[in-house]
Amino acid sequence: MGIFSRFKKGLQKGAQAVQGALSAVTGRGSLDEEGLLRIEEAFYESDFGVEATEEIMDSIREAHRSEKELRGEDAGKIARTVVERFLKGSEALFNLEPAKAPEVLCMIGVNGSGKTTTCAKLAHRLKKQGSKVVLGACDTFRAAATEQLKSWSDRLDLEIVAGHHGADSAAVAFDAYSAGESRGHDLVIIDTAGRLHVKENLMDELAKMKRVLQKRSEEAPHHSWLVIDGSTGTNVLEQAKAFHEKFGLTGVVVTKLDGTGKGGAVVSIYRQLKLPIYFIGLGESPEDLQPFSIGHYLDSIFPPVPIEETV
Ligand SMILES: Nc1nc2c(ncn2[C@@H]2O[C@H](COP(=O)(O)OP(=O)(O)OP(=O)(O)O)[C@@H](O)[C@H]2O)c(=O)[nH]1
Ligand SMILES: [Mg+2]
Repeated sequence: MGIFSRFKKGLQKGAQAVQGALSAVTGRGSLDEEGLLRIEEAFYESDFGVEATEEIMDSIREAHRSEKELRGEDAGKIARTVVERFLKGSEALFNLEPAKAPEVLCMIGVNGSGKTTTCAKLAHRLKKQGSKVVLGACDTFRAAATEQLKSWSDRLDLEIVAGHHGADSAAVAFDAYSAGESRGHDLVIIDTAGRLHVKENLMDELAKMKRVLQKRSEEAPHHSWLVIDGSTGTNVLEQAKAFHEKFGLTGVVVTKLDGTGKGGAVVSIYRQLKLPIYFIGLGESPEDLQPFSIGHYLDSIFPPVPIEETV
């Protein structure tokens, strides 16, 4: 399956909500108040968030005031332009710098956001591209966590450094770095335990991990990504601030955009955080982690041809 097909398939739900509303009003001719409300509802439903939805609707209503014959597809084009503006600067390419090898990338975030899965998918992706990667299973908090990452590493033939349950997670990170360094690897991907940003002691553990890594490399961790569940992503500012304060954040991964998350969360998250979105999760298979592309995103949510005609 091509990259765009993965975007389109993963973002189907959000696209259907928006396209459903736009094509329904197109079917009735030019837009009326009921049609406008229906479009507004579709943006809310697709997790674009209150502010983004209001701004999109302001632009559509403004155009409607000067052009009473405005149709659903015109509203779609306006919405697309506004969303494109919202996303300006969000796309980021992940590149490794050989001079810095091994770089360290930490996946952090609240419980269940998709960190472990994203570590495995990313390692698989980079390995396929020829990079040498080792995973650090630093969630020693939950008994099954190390097993979960180990089973991914078995399945995808990935190198892994793990500690025993209850081990000091910072020590495992230290070991993973040492392994990466001595084996001449490009990247060490550290999986961390899920934690609520309001739990001070757990947040302090993260800070400790960073201090310990910095004993090995001043610049480590080179990348600290907040992994956010796209189905709960409409209100992430507080957690991002807390993680940023303790650890520093260099980017974001938005997962589960294929599930109950309906695509719009990407917009809502970027508007709140203004952090680059490196990857998005569009499903459970390893290939469903894809670099974020504004173009593919827009073409999936606002397809140039109405969605009924493409499925
Ligand atoms: N559909 C879908 N499911 C995903 C995606 N990413 C992760 N998941 C699922 O979400 C669940 C939680 O993922 P994990 O990777 O275990 O999340 P975590 O952040 O490591 O969880 P904790 O370590 O408990 O904090 C698993 O069932 C994953 O398969 C995605 O992009 N799409
Ligand atoms: Mg995990």
